[in-house]
Amino acid sequence: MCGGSVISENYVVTAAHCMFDGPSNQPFPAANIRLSYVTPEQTFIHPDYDLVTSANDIALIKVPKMKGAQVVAIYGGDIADGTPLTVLGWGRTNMVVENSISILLKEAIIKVGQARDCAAYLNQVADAKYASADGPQICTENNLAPHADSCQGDSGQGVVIYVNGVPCLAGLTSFGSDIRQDPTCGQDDGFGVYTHVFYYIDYISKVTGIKFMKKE
Ligand code: 4AZ
Repeated sequence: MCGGSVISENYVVTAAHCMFDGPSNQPFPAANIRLSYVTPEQTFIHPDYDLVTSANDIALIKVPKMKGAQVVAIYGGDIADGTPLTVLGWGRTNMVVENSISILLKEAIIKVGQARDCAAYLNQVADAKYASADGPQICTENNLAPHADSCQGDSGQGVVIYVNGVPCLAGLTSFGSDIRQDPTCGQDDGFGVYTHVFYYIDYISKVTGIKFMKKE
């Protein structure tokens, strides 16, 4: 249904919308969330998550200590237009085929593009801060061959940026552009929206107690 990223021995970060039962719009109890190898103890949905606009689409899942788990670093640098991001997931491999979720973890390279429709769209649903690269959301352009994209089932999963060959967590898969066609994936004139994880670093630190190293 969704993916997530391990950010410490006790926490997984994912999208807030992954925490909700679609039909009832009620959050799942922690015990009903199934992760591959661990049973969640508690969930934290961002207090300003908006079910309608998908603003602040971030949640944390507390799990029993995953001793020695490999954790991903959180990317705190610039995310300029044109930056390639690698999106991962087990989501749909075909936009219109519901059961096309993948058995294999797949990845695609997508490019940041805050311009055009995405900025306009985010401004329309929220306010100007949503349409800048250091704001709460990152937009990606779909209009680049081969139109690889994330899709339904990839939500919450990490989008990484490679720094000297090391993958760092930049975003969380949130939604696609066209609300008339849900999901919208890889459409030529469309875009993808990702939660900008670093924007929420103080929130993450407060909830989890993780002390992040910040550059001076
Ligand atoms: C979804 O429905 C979804 N192409 C996630 C990401 C994208 C589209 C839909 C972006 O969860």
